[in-house]
Amino acid sequence: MATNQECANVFSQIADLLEITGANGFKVNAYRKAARSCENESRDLGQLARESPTELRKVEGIGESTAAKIVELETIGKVAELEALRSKVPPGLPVLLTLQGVGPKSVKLLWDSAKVTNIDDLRAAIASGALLTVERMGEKTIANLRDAVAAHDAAGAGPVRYRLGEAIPVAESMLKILRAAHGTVRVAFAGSARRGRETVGDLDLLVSSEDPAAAKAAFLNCAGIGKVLAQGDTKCAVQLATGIQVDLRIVKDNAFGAALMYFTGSVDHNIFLRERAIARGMRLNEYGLFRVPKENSEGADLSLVAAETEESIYRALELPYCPPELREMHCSDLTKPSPTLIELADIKAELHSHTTASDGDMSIIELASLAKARGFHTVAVTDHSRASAQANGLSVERLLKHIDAIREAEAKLGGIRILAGSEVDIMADGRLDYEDDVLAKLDVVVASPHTALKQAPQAATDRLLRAIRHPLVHILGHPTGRIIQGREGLAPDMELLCRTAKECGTAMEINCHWSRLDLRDQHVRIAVASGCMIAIDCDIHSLGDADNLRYGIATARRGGLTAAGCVNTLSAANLHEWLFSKRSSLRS
Ligand code: DGT
Ligand code: CA
Ligand code: CA
Ligand code: ZN
Repeated sequence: MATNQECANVFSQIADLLEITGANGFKVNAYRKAARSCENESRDLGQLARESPTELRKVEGIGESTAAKIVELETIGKVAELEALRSKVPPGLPVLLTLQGVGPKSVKLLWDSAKVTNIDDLRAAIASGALLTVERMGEKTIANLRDAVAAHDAAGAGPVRYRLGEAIPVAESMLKILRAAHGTVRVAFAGSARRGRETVGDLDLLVSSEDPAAAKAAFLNCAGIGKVLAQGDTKCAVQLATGIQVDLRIVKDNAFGAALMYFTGSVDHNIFLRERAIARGMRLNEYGLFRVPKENSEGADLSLVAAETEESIYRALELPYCPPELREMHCSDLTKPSPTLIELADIKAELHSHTTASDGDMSIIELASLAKARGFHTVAVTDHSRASAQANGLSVERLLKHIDAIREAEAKLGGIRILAGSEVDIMADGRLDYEDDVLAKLDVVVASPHTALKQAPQAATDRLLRAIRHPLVHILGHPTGRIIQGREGLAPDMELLCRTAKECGTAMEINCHWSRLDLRDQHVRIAVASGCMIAIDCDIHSLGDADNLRYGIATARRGGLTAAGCVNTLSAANLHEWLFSKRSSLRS
């Protein structure tokens, strides 16, 4: 079964390849639009393709030919046009698109004008100076290409990893099929995905069933399977056409907890548990926790101590339950109870979002209705500031009008506080993109770095400290500006930043988009230790972005965050008081 993200990937790959091969822009744009529609669609497109293909065509941005391709992907696991386009370009060429800052236009230029067909060609062309003779290719562009190739080489040709937001929807759609199979009792995903790591090497699914053959058949019949790697009675593995590998274990329900614990890992956590079991005269494996008979007499059986739930096994090992996100090596003292980690349901406000005024897809009313439907008491509209010209950032005049529009929308919609805010750019030297008198008119200010993201660590620290200390700034947005598998971003002194944030009452953001997760898990741990406040925000641009909250929550939990440490969990009164207090401290 194709996920919406997979459909989107197919269309954006088609668009890229069309652009590289010089197809007309109209066609390219149609595929880009289709890709965005797939990402934003809340219904399951794969299921629509199976059940009512005519409904597919009614999806905004999906036409007759794109609908047919979704059906193709769903039924045979690949799309002929994509395969045909791939065969038109040298096989090493699309890899260039994975380089930071390299889009289809540059790839086309490199191919047409410098005969570059893969990364090795590019490396050689940079080294020999051949690129300097290419028109529209300045020294700065070439220097950027050199950095991008170096970053690619540094990442190594290691095993591919998938970002959490690309992997989890795949896991869930397969679990849905397993859940529906005859005899299924419990299903879960395990492995690094359950631990909430920002990338996963493969997916690990678990099912307990009274009819293992049916579970196996359901799994192997999933659409989108490229290759079956193993098909035993309790253990199957497949590689999907999209490349990701999925392992499945089929177990008895009375051992589900032991299997879940084992396959959730991490390996380090498993080793710790196993050694603890041995020290207590027990054995722990994927089938359960067993007591070893005292006299290890011939033929004496191991007796089962616990296996049905993870909780029962931790208890038998005299350990408090450990949430999956903390089952990593660094999470030191497992004999102490874990803090009660923040949960999705604790979030009551979204404080970072965009509308059509800058680069969002929704009107103020649409955005606020979405937040209201989620049960939030507050949503902040924080469109981009003027320096973000590519994102249609607001001039001061436009911002002032926007504030009025926000007030009107709030009065019209009712039932939710709509705050007037801005995501204001932090310039390279730490100045903000609007003057203080403009910022003072806003209810909430998110300050974020968007440019100069290759700054040296000391400069980045100074820059961000200046923003944190600014009395009108509430939240430091995506503090490092990193993109997972895309760009490193800033490397400031995070401890100093968090300590200062604590002193100034400024919150550090966890940006929930799965390509950002910024702050990342380690940074959250630093922030929690420093006691500064944390904001967990979806940076909503489109309808689907609100669903990324779970990835931000996973990251927060990996950092040990409790609900009390997060501003988005505050009651409306307390949240508004904090926002307002920054301004009153300025006046006093
Ligand atoms: P990944 O897939 O690289 O993102 O990371 P994981 O943690 O999902 O690793 P994976 O898929 O190789 O294995 C899933 C879990 O199974 C792992 O977290 C712990 C358990 N496991 C796998 N191999 C071993 C092992 O050799 N020893 C122990 N104790 N546990 C293992
Ligand atoms: Ca895995
Ligand atoms: Ca695995
Ligand atoms: Zn934003």
